Amino acid sequence: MTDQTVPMDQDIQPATSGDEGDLIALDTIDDIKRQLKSYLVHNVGVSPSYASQRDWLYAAAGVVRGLLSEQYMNTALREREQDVRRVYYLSLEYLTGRSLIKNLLDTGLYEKVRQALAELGQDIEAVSEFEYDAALGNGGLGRLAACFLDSLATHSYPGFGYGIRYEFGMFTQRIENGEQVEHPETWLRYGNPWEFERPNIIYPVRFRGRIASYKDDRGQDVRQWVDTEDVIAMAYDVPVSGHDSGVVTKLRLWSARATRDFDLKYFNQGNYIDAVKDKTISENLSKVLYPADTTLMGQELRLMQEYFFVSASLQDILARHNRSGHSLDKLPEKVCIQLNDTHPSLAIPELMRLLIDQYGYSYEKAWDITSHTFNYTNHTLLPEALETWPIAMLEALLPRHLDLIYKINFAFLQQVKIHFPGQPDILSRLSLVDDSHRRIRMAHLCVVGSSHVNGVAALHTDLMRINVFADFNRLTPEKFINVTNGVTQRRWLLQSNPGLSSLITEAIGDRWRTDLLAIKELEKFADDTGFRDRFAAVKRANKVRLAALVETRCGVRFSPDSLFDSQVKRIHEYKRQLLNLLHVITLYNRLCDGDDDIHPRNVIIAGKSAPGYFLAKQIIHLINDVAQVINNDPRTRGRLGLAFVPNYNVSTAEIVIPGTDLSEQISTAGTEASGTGNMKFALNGALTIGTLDGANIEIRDAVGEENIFICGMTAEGVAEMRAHGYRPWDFYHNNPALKRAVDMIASGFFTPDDPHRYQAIYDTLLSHGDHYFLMADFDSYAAVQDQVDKAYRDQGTWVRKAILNVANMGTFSSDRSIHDYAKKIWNISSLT
Ligand code: 26V
Repeated sequence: MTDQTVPMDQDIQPATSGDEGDLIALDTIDDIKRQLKSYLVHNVGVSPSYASQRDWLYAAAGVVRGLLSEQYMNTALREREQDVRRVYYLSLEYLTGRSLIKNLLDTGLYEKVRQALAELGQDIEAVSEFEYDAALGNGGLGRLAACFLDSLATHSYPGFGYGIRYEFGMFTQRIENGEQVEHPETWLRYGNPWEFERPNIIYPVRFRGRIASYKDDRGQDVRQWVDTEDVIAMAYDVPVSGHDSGVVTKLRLWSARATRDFDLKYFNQGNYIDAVKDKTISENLSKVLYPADTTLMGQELRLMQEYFFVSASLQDILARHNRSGHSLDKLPEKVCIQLNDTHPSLAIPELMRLLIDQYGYSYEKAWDITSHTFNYTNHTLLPEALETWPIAMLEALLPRHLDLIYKINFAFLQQVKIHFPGQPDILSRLSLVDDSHRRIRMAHLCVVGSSHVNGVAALHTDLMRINVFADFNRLTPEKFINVTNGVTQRRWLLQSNPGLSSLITEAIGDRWRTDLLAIKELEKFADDTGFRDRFAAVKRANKVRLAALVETRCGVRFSPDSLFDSQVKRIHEYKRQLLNLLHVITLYNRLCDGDDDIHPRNVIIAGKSAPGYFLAKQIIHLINDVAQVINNDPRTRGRLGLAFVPNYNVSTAEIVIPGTDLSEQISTAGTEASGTGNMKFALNGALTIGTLDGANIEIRDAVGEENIFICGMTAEGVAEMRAHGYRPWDFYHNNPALKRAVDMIASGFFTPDDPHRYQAIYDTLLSHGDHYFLMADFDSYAAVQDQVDKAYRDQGTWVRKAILNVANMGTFSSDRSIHDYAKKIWNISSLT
């Protein structure tokens, strides 16, 4: 089958334009009540008097989706008329969370819909709880993608997101006997009320087969990919609303379907069972999100997912470009593709393949177009997270792409030879092919095929230039730039912290919603004691809300008068949840020893471990074991608490972050590319205890060093200590409190029935070299925690610092990030 055999009738040009808007009236409360009831009866099929809370959710979502659809059509019309360059964001992950409240706030309908529902006997918050989190992502990278779509729409940029519609998103985490157990996430059980199914937007995606070489009539070598096994990609569209902009950005998610060819072949042979079996195999492609965010090399299904996604997206992009009437020569003028990490890196050889094999371009011209179309964001420096794929696997699954990657590599290395004559070492270091391991280095492919490569925080970009991409940086230094991450204040302040939002808006107006730099105005209220009191009252109310969540999920009671200290993020050795835990154990020991000079503190830890990451799972188990002991010890009751909140996700974050006093951002310097939780906490008036890592450094620069608690070594210090031979034992022996805490873990103090349970953790921290420098950083961390303890007791000063944190978060809005991308990389402007 060739690429063109599936008929397509998608995205048909409008016969008339501009008359799609204003089809539903939502002006008055009565209008809205009528629309809600009408949706219930006509679309949900339930009478208003019998409707459940979930039914009302679907009615509310259905009505808002209708409005967003109108706004999308208007946006699409403006884009066509203005014929502007558009950015396509390619990401295997989107961690969106819930959408009802977001979409209502964005469209200005929140208050009216709240009241309409209330008059119909429904509480909007209770109704919104029935929405499943869309959790099509692992963590930071996927959440960033969601924030970026929000900012693109809010600032009217011509943008478009592509992803996969995983049937099973991030797993649900349950804690059973202290351990993480993964349960499948059935978020589509009741259907996704936001999506539009597009059975007519389909593309074939090909796998396996072989390359047929021949000469064409002009005597040119032609290489065609034939005898392939095909899967169909079908689109689902999700509208992403802009805040107050009337612009809606489309997120198109691909779902895998078996081809009709398959069915026919087998049905004609009368083999019904095999037909259905093959159907299931192809449809597995979009079945599940891989829940790992570091190592996952050589999983064939994952590689197939990546290609499936990339191929469908590129076919769709080219089809749209062709419909616009422009020649493909002009592709880079009209299309800009951002690769969210290397996961979509096969887009580079795929575009080459389409241009050469399908559209007849020469290799050189195709490369000129391709390398001016792509840009690549790097999100991690951890060597184990840098994607490489076995050559043998690519050869079997995507022979034509491997062929093209070799050709790209050959041409690239020719350039390198000219630039660095007589330096064969540099050739093998820069090569796309890792010969000794027989693998393709996807990051190298991305750097070579992109116009710009960006890191996600200043330190990260520097380290990228010095370490992973040092040789590339000598070759093309102008390619490497920084765009520091950001978070959307619409979700992470307006929506998740209504109390603080109203207080801020009362004080300085609401410009901060779409221009976070305006929040700087708050600075002048930092010394206003009346304002401080109101700020503190909001924080307290948020702590009460968080305490209720902790009590429901963990069965422990936290007093809102204590210090709420949170570390919420994926569980990873480099993020050092263990360092936090070691400190908790030392506090516990001090309290048991009769030290009264400690302010009551409650520590919250939450996050998921990759299912196959043994040590991370041990860390979760240990946290729960330690929590059992501490929370049940009458000597420390009311003075120290520890809770592991299960199933951390976007909706949980919306409660944890506003209710936190102290934000833990303590990764080993040089390991956390940026972090974005750090920004969300500070924006909600938590003070940070953090290392000089990722964006923490820029946060310190913005808020001032007197308003943040910095601890631990610098990235340089870590590198130096690594180079000179680091001895964790020395630190262990020199700090009795640390030694005691480590020994308690190792000797089974928290697990008397299984005293050796945590041998592996002990080994990691000591015998195996403590790769993440917990022992080396403990002293400094504990000392700064003591400063925190003292500082918290002076509430006036603490609240002042918290206000100054909020006031100085302007630059950490994803709006700023998006403006940076638009200017420095994409060269696009807002729709007029
Ligand atoms: C990597 C892999 C590799 C194996 C296959 C599955 C998989 C899935 C995801 C990842 C991505 C890991 C990189 C990542 O999430 N980086 C985070 O990106 C955030 C946004 O830039 C940043 O704030 C965090 O510091 C960074 O860890």
